Amino acid sequence: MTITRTSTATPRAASTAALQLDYLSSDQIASQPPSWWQNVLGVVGFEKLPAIEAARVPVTASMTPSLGANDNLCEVWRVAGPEIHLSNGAARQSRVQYRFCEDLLFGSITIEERVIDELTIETKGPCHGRADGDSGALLRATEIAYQEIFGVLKQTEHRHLIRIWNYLPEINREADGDERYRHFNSARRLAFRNSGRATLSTVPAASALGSPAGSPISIYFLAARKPPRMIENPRQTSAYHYPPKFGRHSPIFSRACVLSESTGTNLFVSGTASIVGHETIHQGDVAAQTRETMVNINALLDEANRVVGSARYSLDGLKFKVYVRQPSDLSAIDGALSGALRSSASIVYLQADVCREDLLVEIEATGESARDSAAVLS
Ligand code: 3EB
Repeated sequence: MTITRTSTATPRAASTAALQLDYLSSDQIASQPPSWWQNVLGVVGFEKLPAIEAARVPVTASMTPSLGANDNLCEVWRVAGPEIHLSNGAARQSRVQYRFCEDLLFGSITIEERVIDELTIETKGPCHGRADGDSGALLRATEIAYQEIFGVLKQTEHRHLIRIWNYLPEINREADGDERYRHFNSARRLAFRNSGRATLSTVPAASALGSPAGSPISIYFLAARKPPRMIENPRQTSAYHYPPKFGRHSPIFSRACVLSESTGTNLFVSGTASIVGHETIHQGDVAAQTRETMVNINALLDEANRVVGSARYSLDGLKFKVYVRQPSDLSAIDGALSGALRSSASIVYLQADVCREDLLVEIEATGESARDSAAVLS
């Protein structure tokens, strides 16, 4: 079906700041002038920490290896616009690095479970053990990370978490009788509750992926002073309403959210997979999973446009990050995406374990609004 609507959105005023996402190589980043750096909120490396001076801006890494020709690419978040003033922060007694302007904040935190373990052993004695399956350090590290993030948001008054990326080492490994992802869900939920935050409806868009054993837990996020609009997918059960068979405590995230403030307008699509209702479909068929994921992303675009009341967002305006469980599936996934996206589409492929054993691919996307006032939805 093709829908053509006239947008009611006002064109972005030239003086308005806008949040921008770019995927740049370390060489491209190294050749930027100082004026460019003034507007950078944060830089995320994929394989490893980018070799840039962390004193200027928060620098972190998801520890998810690049696939294909994406060597040494980085994800760069900038606020564009005249007279933007950014400040750095390092909260006392917090591991969170952050940088912010009036409307928006980017932050990151990494925590090694090993360190948490050592702290626990010091205070409780070694009798609590740390068998390989021990989930205590993961629970504690997750709780601390979220607690420290919420502390920064409170302190800087950017109270609304809009988008958060969670990378956990060995996300599918069993620990103490349950998958590590499920333990993470329990701790995340507890942290939201302990900070008095909602665990439904107004929760952030998110991704949660696995990184190799030995990586730290790495979490980064965007927050805003004013609340975004949350978007759910009519084809999917909201994740916070998943039935208990997917874990005692549901994951806490929205399927997407729209930020439309003086910062311009952005759409954040959470990690999206081949799930209809709450069930994984197309088990074992990576091409079909990829196509189903794109149907879900299209449904979210329609829903976002319905909520904002204009055809503001389109596939062409999105930048994609595709998480591939098995590197050998890359060409099948790329083939399926070439049927759904233009050849010029911005796609970064990364190797990561997805948080259900039967999901082979997960896709997230970020968009800026179409600039013109008569965008076409297809
Ligand atoms: C899903 O739809 C796939 O736990 O934060 C996607 C995005 C998924 C975010 C999270 C999990 C998360 O359930 C998994």
